[in-house]
Amino acid sequence: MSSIPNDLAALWMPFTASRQFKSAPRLLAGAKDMHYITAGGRKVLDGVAGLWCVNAGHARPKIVEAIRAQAAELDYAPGFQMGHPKAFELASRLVDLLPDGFDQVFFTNSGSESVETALKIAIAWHKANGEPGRYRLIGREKGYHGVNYGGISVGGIGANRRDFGPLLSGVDHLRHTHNVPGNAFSRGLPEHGAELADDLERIVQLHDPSTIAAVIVEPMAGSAGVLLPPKGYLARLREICDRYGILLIFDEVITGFGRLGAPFAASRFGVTPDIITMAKGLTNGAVPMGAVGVRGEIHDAFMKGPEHMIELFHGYTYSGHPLAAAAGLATLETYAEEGLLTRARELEKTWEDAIHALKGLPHVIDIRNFGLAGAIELEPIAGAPARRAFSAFLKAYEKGLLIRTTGDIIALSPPLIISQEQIAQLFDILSGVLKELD
Ligand code: PXG
Repeated sequence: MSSIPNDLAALWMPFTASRQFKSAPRLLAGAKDMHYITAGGRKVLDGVAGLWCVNAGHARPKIVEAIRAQAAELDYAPGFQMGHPKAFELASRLVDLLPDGFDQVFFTNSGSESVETALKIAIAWHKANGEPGRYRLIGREKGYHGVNYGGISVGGIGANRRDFGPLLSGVDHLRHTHNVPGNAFSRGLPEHGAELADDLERIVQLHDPSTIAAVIVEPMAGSAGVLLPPKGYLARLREICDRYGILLIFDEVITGFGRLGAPFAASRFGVTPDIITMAKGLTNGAVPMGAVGVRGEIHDAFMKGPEHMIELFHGYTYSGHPLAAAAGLATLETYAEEGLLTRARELEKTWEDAIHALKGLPHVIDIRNFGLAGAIELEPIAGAPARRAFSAFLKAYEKGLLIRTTGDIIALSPPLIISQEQIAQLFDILSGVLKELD
């Protein structure tokens, strides 16, 4: 068991209320399957798969062993002009899981890097295809695409953008689809809002379609608080993109690897984009890794010019890192052996009934669910946005449950190995928390 540090001052923490944290630290020291163990030795049920990434549960033996063995066998191999077998093997296994027509995978180290990579490939593909004037990128309000400059430019969360200067030029945003008055307490996909996809028509007319490279959306917006696509919305976006020769990118960093009951949300929703970004569940969170899945014809357009020349001037020192590739292969094996990529579909009804049973508790203004993802939206305290949900987060942790909050929304996304009893336990703790909120 790790020791407890006596000085927390030097670490500038990511996305953290750090003064609050350092005044009352929450330190995790161990993890196994569905639980974390705190530095004080308390067991905490993991309601969010770490940060939406530990889909097979913690410290799974096959993954642990694969990383251990790989570190001893080949610790690092350059990925530029060199390779190692496991990166190729993992790319092949991912192609097997991706929708038909996707036959190329580019490795990165995070979701943010996957997004940058996808945006760059989209613009460069149009150029390779003889349309260098297509440079505009269209995101969506409330979208989260990581924290690098491309990602925050197409992203639509104000707090992530406002302090960082002028951002990328040539970006526009679709309207978001969040509609509590119209769709509150929907079970599964909301009925209202497919027509919001037509907002793309407005943007196309405003800028001229011949300037637009790609549209990027999360099939289900995770970070903004589990915002589900209205029925028919994604198919409509696909149609409009096809009409105007615009690439469609699905950011599946959260929805990939079984969260919605299928390997990718694209397969669950029956809408196939041109590029898919992923990370998180790719290695079960055990080693940082991201990837971008690309349709064959996009890749093939780059394969011209002299053969000794690099075709795509992009890549990372750690693209396809041996430890990550080994962890990824062991993760995919674990998912396959335990049927985890479709398990959320089997548990969906139990999960839906359990989360919607919270309706009627104090301050609850909406509940949403799909696959093994869910959200409980609370009425904000007047003049103190986010305080009520943050207080729910602190109370849940005290009672042995880890949840996520964004604004006044509680988000849930447990490891896909969760049992029926653990689902009951999770909502039992959470209903206790909600009853105690001011
Ligand atoms: N795209 C999407 C759709 C994401 O959800 C990223 C890109 C960026 O990934 P990296 O690996 O660079 O962080 C994400 C990340 C939360 C939460 O609680 C969500 C994310 C990360 C941390 C917290 O909502 N999503």
